[in-house]
Amino acid sequence: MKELLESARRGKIRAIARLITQVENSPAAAEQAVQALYPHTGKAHIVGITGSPGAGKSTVVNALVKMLRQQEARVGIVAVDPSSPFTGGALLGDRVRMRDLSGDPGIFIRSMASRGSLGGLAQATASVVKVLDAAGYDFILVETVGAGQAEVDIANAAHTTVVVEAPGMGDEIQSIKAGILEIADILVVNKVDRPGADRTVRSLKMMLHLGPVGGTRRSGRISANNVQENSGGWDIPVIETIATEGKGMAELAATLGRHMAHLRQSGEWLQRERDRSWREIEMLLQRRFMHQFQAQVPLEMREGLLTAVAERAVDPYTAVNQLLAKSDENM
Ligand SMILES: Nc1nc2c(ncn2[C@@H]2O[C@H](COP(=O)(O)OP(=O)(O)OP(=O)(O)O)[C@@H](O)[C@H]2O)c(=O)[nH]1
Ligand SMILES: [Mg+2]
Repeated sequence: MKELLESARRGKIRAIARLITQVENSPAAAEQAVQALYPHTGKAHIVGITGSPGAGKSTVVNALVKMLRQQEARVGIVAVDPSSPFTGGALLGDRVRMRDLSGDPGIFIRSMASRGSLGGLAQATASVVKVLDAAGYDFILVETVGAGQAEVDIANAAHTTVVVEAPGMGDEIQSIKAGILEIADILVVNKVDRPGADRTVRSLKMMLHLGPVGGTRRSGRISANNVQENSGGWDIPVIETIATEGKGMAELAATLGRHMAHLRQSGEWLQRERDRSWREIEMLLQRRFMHQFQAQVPLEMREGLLTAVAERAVDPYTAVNQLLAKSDENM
Protein backbone atom coordinates (compact mmCIF):
# COMPACT_ATOMS: atom_id res chain seq x y z
CA MET A 1 0.00 0.00 0.00
CA LYS A 2 2.75 2.40 0.93
CA GLU A 3 4.54 1.96 -2.38
CA LEU A 4 1.28 2.23 -4.26
CA LEU A 5 0.48 5.51 -2.54
CA GLU A 6 3.92 6.85 -3.35
CA SER A 7 3.69 5.91 -7.03
CA ALA A 8 0.18 7.35 -7.30
CA ARG A 9 1.39 10.59 -5.82
CA ARG A 10 4.13 10.74 -8.41
CA GLY A 11 1.42 10.53 -11.05
CA LYS A 12 2.01 6.98 -12.27
CA ILE A 13 -1.16 6.16 -14.18
CA ARG A 14 -1.19 2.41 -13.39
CA ALA A 15 -0.70 3.07 -9.69
CA ILE A 16 -3.48 5.66 -9.65
CA ALA A 17 -5.86 3.21 -11.32
CA ARG A 18 -5.00 0.42 -8.89
CA LEU A 19 -5.26 2.69 -5.88
CA ILE A 20 -8.67 3.93 -6.99
CA THR A 21 -9.92 0.37 -7.35
CA GLN A 22 -8.83 -0.39 -3.80
CA VAL A 23 -10.37 2.81 -2.48
CA GLU A 24 -13.64 2.02 -4.23
CA ASN A 25 -13.80 -1.52 -2.94
CA SER A 26 -12.70 -1.20 0.65
CA PRO A 27 -13.56 1.44 3.24
CA ALA A 28 -10.40 0.48 5.13
CA ALA A 29 -8.27 1.15 2.05
CA ALA A 30 -10.10 4.43 1.51
CA GLU A 31 -9.32 5.48 5.06
CA GLN A 32 -5.67 4.57 4.74
CA ALA A 33 -5.31 6.30 1.39
CA VAL A 34 -7.07 9.49 2.44
CA GLN A 35 -5.03 9.68 5.65
CA ALA A 36 -1.80 9.41 3.69
CA LEU A 37 -2.78 11.63 0.77
CA TYR A 38 -4.79 14.36 2.42
CA PRO A 39 -1.83 16.68 3.14
CA HIS A 40 -1.07 16.60 -0.60
CA THR A 41 -4.57 17.56 -1.70
CA GLY A 42 -6.18 20.96 -2.05
CA LYS A 43 -4.35 22.02 -5.20
CA ALA A 44 -6.72 20.85 -7.93
CA HIS A 45 -9.63 22.86 -9.26
CA ILE A 46 -12.57 20.50 -8.80
CA VAL A 47 -15.33 21.14 -11.31
CA GLY A 48 -18.72 19.44 -11.12
CA ILE A 49 -20.53 19.05 -14.43
CA THR A 50 -24.18 18.25 -14.05
CA GLY A 51 -27.47 18.75 -15.85
CA SER A 52 -30.37 16.97 -17.47
CA PRO A 53 -29.82 13.59 -19.11
CA GLY A 54 -28.65 13.99 -22.69
CA ALA A 55 -27.93 17.72 -22.38
CA GLY A 56 -24.42 17.02 -23.61
CA LYS A 57 -22.43 16.83 -20.38
CA SER A 58 -20.02 14.17 -21.62
CA THR A 59 -19.52 15.99 -24.90
CA VAL A 60 -18.83 19.21 -23.02
CA VAL A 61 -16.35 17.40 -20.77
CA ASN A 62 -14.66 15.92 -23.81
CA ALA A 63 -14.34 19.28 -25.58
CA LEU A 64 -13.35 21.12 -22.43
CA VAL A 65 -10.61 18.62 -21.69
CA LYS A 66 -9.16 19.15 -25.15
CA MET A 67 -9.13 22.89 -24.52
CA LEU A 68 -7.49 22.48 -21.10
CA ARG A 69 -4.89 20.14 -22.56
CA GLN A 70 -3.95 22.80 -25.10
CA GLN A 71 -3.22 24.97 -22.08
CA GLU A 72 -0.98 22.20 -20.72
CA ALA A 73 -3.19 21.46 -17.74
CA ARG A 74 -3.41 17.88 -16.49
CA VAL A 75 -6.99 16.72 -16.18
CA GLY A 76 -8.68 13.97 -14.21
CA ILE A 77 -12.20 12.97 -15.21
CA VAL A 78 -14.62 11.13 -12.98
CA ALA A 79 -17.85 10.03 -14.66
CA VAL A 80 -20.44 9.00 -12.12
CA ASP A 81 -22.64 6.55 -13.95
CA PRO A 82 -26.27 7.39 -13.74
CA SER A 83 -28.03 4.85 -11.56
CA SER A 84 -31.28 5.31 -13.44
CA PRO A 85 -32.01 2.51 -15.90
CA PHE A 86 -33.47 5.11 -18.25
CA THR A 87 -30.11 6.70 -18.86
CA GLY A 88 -28.05 3.55 -18.48
CA GLY A 89 -27.68 3.33 -22.22
CA ALA A 90 -25.56 6.45 -22.35
CA LEU A 91 -22.72 4.64 -20.64
CA LEU A 92 -21.35 2.94 -23.67
CA GLY A 93 -21.59 6.19 -25.60
CA ASP A 94 -19.53 7.91 -22.91
CA ARG A 95 -16.81 5.33 -23.12
CA VAL A 96 -16.67 5.53 -26.88
CA ARG A 97 -16.63 9.30 -26.95
CA MET A 98 -14.04 9.59 -24.25
CA ARG A 99 -11.78 7.14 -25.95
CA ASP A 100 -10.30 9.78 -28.20
CA LEU A 101 -8.96 11.39 -25.05
CA SER A 102 -7.24 8.33 -23.72
CA GLY A 103 -3.65 7.57 -24.57
CA ASP A 104 -2.73 11.08 -23.44
CA PRO A 105 -0.73 10.75 -20.19
CA GLY A 106 -2.03 14.17 -19.09
CA ILE A 107 -5.53 12.75 -18.80
CA PHE A 108 -6.96 10.23 -16.39
CA ILE A 109 -10.50 8.93 -16.89
CA ARG A 110 -12.49 6.94 -14.38
CA SER A 111 -16.07 5.73 -14.47
CA MET A 112 -17.65 5.17 -11.08
CA ALA A 113 -20.12 2.34 -10.96
CA SER A 114 -23.10 3.27 -8.88
CA ARG A 115 -23.40 0.81 -6.07
CA GLY A 116 -25.83 0.06 -3.27
CA SER A 117 -26.31 3.21 -1.30
CA LEU A 118 -26.19 6.67 -2.79
CA GLY A 119 -24.25 7.88 0.22
CA GLY A 120 -21.66 5.23 -0.58
CA LEU A 121 -21.27 6.62 -4.07
CA ALA A 122 -20.79 10.18 -2.86
CA GLN A 123 -18.23 8.94 -0.37
CA ALA A 124 -16.35 6.84 -2.93
CA THR A 125 -16.35 9.74 -5.39
CA ALA A 126 -14.93 12.07 -2.75
CA SER A 127 -12.09 9.63 -2.09
CA VAL A 128 -11.34 9.14 -5.78
CA VAL A 129 -11.20 12.92 -6.25
CA LYS A 130 -8.67 13.10 -3.41
CA VAL A 131 -6.47 10.48 -5.04
CA LEU A 132 -6.46 12.47 -8.30
CA ASP A 133 -5.84 15.73 -6.46
CA ALA A 134 -2.84 14.24 -4.65
CA ALA A 135 -1.62 12.78 -7.95
CA GLY A 136 -1.21 16.33 -9.22
CA TYR A 137 -4.06 16.83 -11.68
CA ASP A 138 -4.74 20.52 -12.16
CA PHE A 139 -8.41 20.04 -12.94
CA ILE A 140 -10.73 17.28 -11.82
CA LEU A 141 -13.99 17.16 -13.75
CA VAL A 142 -16.80 15.20 -12.16
CA GLU A 143 -19.77 14.42 -14.39
CA THR A 144 -23.08 13.48 -12.79
CA VAL A 145 -26.65 13.44 -14.01
CA GLY A 146 -28.43 16.10 -12.02
CA ALA A 147 -31.33 14.09 -10.84
CA GLY A 148 -31.33 13.77 -7.10
CA GLN A 149 -29.75 14.38 -3.75
CA ALA A 150 -26.75 12.15 -4.45
CA GLU A 151 -25.86 14.25 -7.48
CA VAL A 152 -26.32 17.43 -5.49
CA ASP A 153 -24.03 16.00 -2.81
CA ILE A 154 -21.43 15.16 -5.41
CA ALA A 155 -21.77 18.55 -7.07
CA ASN A 156 -21.37 20.18 -3.68
CA ALA A 157 -17.94 18.62 -3.41
CA ALA A 158 -16.81 20.79 -6.34
CA HIS A 159 -15.33 24.26 -6.19
CA THR A 160 -17.19 25.20 -9.34
CA THR A 161 -20.44 23.65 -10.47
CA VAL A 162 -21.29 23.84 -14.15
CA VAL A 163 -24.90 23.06 -15.04
CA VAL A 164 -25.39 22.03 -18.66
CA GLU A 165 -28.74 22.64 -20.32
CA ALA A 166 -29.94 22.17 -23.86
CA PRO A 167 -32.80 23.69 -25.82
CA GLY A 168 -36.16 22.05 -25.98
CA MET A 169 -38.78 20.17 -24.00
CA GLY A 170 -38.97 22.58 -21.09
CA ASP A 171 -35.66 21.39 -19.74
CA GLU A 172 -35.30 24.65 -17.85
CA ILE A 173 -38.39 23.91 -15.84
CA GLN A 174 -37.28 20.36 -15.15
CA SER A 175 -33.94 21.46 -13.84
CA ILE A 176 -35.58 23.84 -11.42
CA LYS A 177 -37.66 20.98 -10.19
CA ALA A 178 -34.57 18.88 -9.74
CA GLY A 179 -32.99 21.75 -7.89
CA ILE A 180 -29.90 21.78 -10.03
CA LEU A 181 -30.09 25.38 -11.20
CA GLU A 182 -29.65 26.40 -7.60
CA ILE A 183 -26.24 24.85 -7.40
CA ALA A 184 -24.91 26.42 -10.62
CA ASP A 185 -21.89 28.69 -10.60
CA ILE A 186 -21.78 28.62 -14.38
CA LEU A 187 -24.64 27.79 -16.71
CA VAL A 188 -23.89 26.26 -20.07
CA VAL A 189 -26.53 26.22 -22.76
CA ASN A 190 -25.23 23.54 -25.07
CA LYS A 191 -26.52 22.59 -28.53
CA VAL A 192 -27.14 26.20 -29.51
CA ASP A 193 -27.04 24.92 -33.08
CA ARG A 194 -30.49 23.50 -32.33
CA PRO A 195 -33.74 25.41 -32.81
CA GLY A 196 -35.13 27.13 -29.73
CA ALA A 197 -31.69 27.87 -28.27
CA ASP A 198 -32.37 31.60 -28.06
CA ARG A 199 -35.50 31.04 -26.07
CA THR A 200 -33.72 28.70 -23.65
CA VAL A 201 -30.90 31.19 -23.12
CA ARG A 202 -33.39 33.99 -22.57
CA SER A 203 -35.53 32.10 -20.08
CA LEU A 204 -32.52 30.87 -18.12
CA LYS A 205 -31.13 34.39 -17.88
CA MET A 206 -34.50 35.63 -16.76
CA MET A 207 -34.73 32.98 -14.07
CA LEU A 208 -31.27 33.87 -12.80
CA HIS A 209 -32.35 37.47 -12.41
CA LEU A 210 -35.49 36.49 -10.62
CA GLY A 211 -33.26 35.26 -7.83
CA PRO A 212 -33.53 32.05 -5.88
CA VAL A 213 -36.08 29.78 -7.45
CA GLY A 214 -37.21 28.14 -4.28
CA GLY A 215 -35.15 25.59 -2.46
CA THR A 216 -32.04 26.43 -0.56
CA ARG A 217 -28.87 27.70 -2.04
CA ARG A 218 -25.83 26.49 -0.26
CA SER A 219 -24.67 28.45 2.69
CA GLY A 220 -23.48 31.97 2.23
CA ARG A 221 -25.28 32.39 -1.02
CA ILE A 222 -28.41 34.12 0.14
CA SER A 223 -28.24 37.21 2.28
CA ALA A 224 -30.39 37.67 5.36
CA ASN A 225 -33.12 39.49 3.45
CA ASN A 226 -33.24 36.68 0.92
CA VAL A 227 -31.66 38.58 -1.96
CA GLN A 228 -29.63 36.46 -4.33
CA GLU A 229 -26.00 37.31 -3.79
CA ASN A 230 -24.42 34.85 -6.17
CA SER A 231 -21.82 34.05 -3.54
CA GLY A 232 -20.32 37.41 -2.82
CA GLY A 233 -20.83 39.21 -6.09
CA TRP A 234 -20.44 36.42 -8.60
CA ASP A 235 -22.87 36.91 -11.47
CA ILE A 236 -23.71 33.46 -12.78
CA PRO A 237 -22.61 33.53 -16.42
CA VAL A 238 -24.60 31.84 -19.15
CA ILE A 239 -22.28 30.38 -21.78
CA GLU A 240 -23.53 29.18 -25.14
CA THR A 241 -21.75 26.17 -26.56
CA ILE A 242 -21.78 23.66 -29.39
CA ALA A 243 -19.77 20.96 -27.67
CA THR A 244 -19.67 18.70 -30.72
CA GLU A 245 -17.71 21.41 -32.53
CA GLY A 246 -15.73 22.66 -29.55
CA LYS A 247 -17.48 26.02 -29.76
CA GLY A 248 -17.61 28.04 -26.56
CA MET A 249 -14.95 25.92 -24.83
CA ALA A 250 -12.33 28.67 -24.69
CA GLU A 251 -14.88 30.87 -22.98
CA LEU A 252 -15.85 28.08 -20.60
CA ALA A 253 -12.21 27.41 -19.68
CA ALA A 254 -11.59 31.11 -19.13
CA THR A 255 -14.72 31.40 -16.99
CA LEU A 256 -13.55 28.50 -14.82
CA GLY A 257 -10.35 30.43 -14.19
CA ARG A 258 -12.31 33.57 -13.43
CA HIS A 259 -14.51 31.73 -10.96
CA MET A 260 -11.48 30.26 -9.21
CA ALA A 261 -9.97 33.74 -8.88
CA HIS A 262 -13.27 35.00 -7.52
CA LEU A 263 -13.43 32.20 -4.94
CA ARG A 264 -9.94 33.00 -3.75
CA GLN A 265 -10.38 36.76 -3.61
CA SER A 266 -13.77 36.75 -1.93
CA GLY A 267 -12.87 34.27 0.77
CA GLU A 268 -15.55 31.96 -0.59
CA TRP A 269 -12.86 29.34 -1.19
CA LEU A 270 -12.30 28.74 2.49
CA GLN A 271 -16.03 28.84 3.15
CA ARG A 272 -16.67 26.15 0.56
CA GLU A 273 -13.79 24.04 1.81
CA ARG A 274 -15.23 24.27 5.30
CA ASP A 275 -18.74 23.39 4.11
CA ARG A 276 -17.35 20.48 2.18
CA SER A 277 -15.27 19.30 5.12
CA TRP A 278 -18.30 19.32 7.35
CA ARG A 279 -20.43 17.40 4.85
CA GLU A 280 -17.73 14.79 4.53
CA ILE A 281 -17.20 14.46 8.26
CA GLU A 282 -20.94 14.27 8.78
CA MET A 283 -21.18 11.49 6.21
CA LEU A 284 -18.37 9.56 7.89
CA LEU A 285 -19.87 10.08 11.32
CA GLN A 286 -23.24 8.77 10.19
CA ARG A 287 -21.66 5.63 8.78
CA ARG A 288 -19.51 5.12 11.85
CA PHE A 289 -22.46 5.56 14.23
CA MET A 290 -24.59 3.23 12.17
CA HIS A 291 -21.92 0.53 12.19
CA GLN A 292 -21.43 0.88 15.94
CA PHE A 293 -25.12 0.72 16.48
CA GLN A 294 -25.49 -2.37 14.35
CA ALA A 295 -22.69 -4.06 16.25
CA GLN A 296 -24.25 -3.24 19.60
CA VAL A 297 -27.85 -4.20 18.99
CA PRO A 298 -28.61 -7.84 18.24
CA LEU A 299 -30.29 -8.44 14.92
CA GLU A 300 -33.16 -10.37 16.57
CA MET A 301 -34.04 -7.35 18.67
CA ARG A 302 -34.19 -5.12 15.61
CA GLU A 303 -36.24 -7.65 13.69
CA GLY A 304 -38.62 -8.10 16.62
CA LEU A 305 -39.10 -4.37 16.98
CA LEU A 306 -39.77 -3.96 13.27
CA THR A 307 -42.60 -6.47 13.46
CA ALA A 308 -43.95 -4.75 16.55
CA VAL A 309 -43.89 -1.35 14.84
CA ALA A 310 -45.49 -2.76 11.69
CA GLU A 311 -48.26 -4.32 13.79
CA ARG A 312 -48.79 -1.06 15.71
CA ALA A 313 -47.82 -2.70 19.00
CA VAL A 314 -44.94 -0.20 19.38
CA ASP A 315 -44.58 3.28 17.89
CA PRO A 316 -41.37 4.29 16.05
CA TYR A 317 -40.24 6.75 18.75
CA THR A 318 -40.52 4.13 21.46
CA ALA A 319 -38.68 1.69 19.20
CA VAL A 320 -35.79 4.14 18.83
CA ASN A 321 -35.68 4.68 22.60
CA GLN A 322 -35.50 0.95 23.18
CA LEU A 323 -32.82 0.48 20.52
CA LEU A 324 -30.70 3.27 21.95
CA ALA A 325 -31.08 1.92 25.47
CA LYS A 326 -29.88 -1.46 24.27
CA SER A 327 -27.01 0.15 22.38
CA ASP A 328 -25.89 2.09 25.49
CA GLU A 329 -26.09 -1.08 27.53
CA ASN A 330 -23.72 -2.88 25.14
CA MET A 331 -21.19 -0.09 24.71
N1 LIG B 1 -26.52 19.21 -32.12
C1 LIG B 1 -25.75 19.02 -31.06
N2 LIG B 1 -25.69 17.82 -30.48
C2 LIG B 1 -24.90 17.67 -29.41
C3 LIG B 1 -24.13 18.73 -28.89
N3 LIG B 1 -23.46 18.28 -27.80
C4 LIG B 1 -23.80 16.99 -27.64
N4 LIG B 1 -24.66 16.61 -28.60
C5 LIG B 1 -25.26 15.28 -28.78
O1 LIG B 1 -26.20 15.04 -27.76
C6 LIG B 1 -26.20 13.66 -27.39
C7 LIG B 1 -26.04 13.49 -25.90
O2 LIG B 1 -24.74 13.94 -25.57
P1 LIG B 1 -23.99 13.44 -24.25
O3 LIG B 1 -22.72 14.21 -24.17
O4 LIG B 1 -23.92 11.98 -24.18
O5 LIG B 1 -25.00 13.94 -23.13
P2 LIG B 1 -24.93 13.67 -21.58
O6 LIG B 1 -25.56 14.86 -20.93
O7 LIG B 1 -23.56 13.32 -21.15
O8 LIG B 1 -25.88 12.42 -21.44
P3 LIG B 1 -26.09 11.46 -20.16
O9 LIG B 1 -24.74 11.19 -19.56
O10 LIG B 1 -26.77 10.27 -20.72
O11 LIG B 1 -26.99 12.22 -19.23
C8 LIG B 1 -25.11 13.01 -28.21
O12 LIG B 1 -25.69 12.39 -29.31
C9 LIG B 1 -24.24 14.16 -28.63
O13 LIG B 1 -23.57 13.95 -29.83
C10 LIG B 1 -24.19 20.00 -29.55
O14 LIG B 1 -23.57 20.98 -29.15
N5 LIG B 1 -25.03 20.08 -30.61
MG1 LIG C 1 -22.83 11.59 -20.10
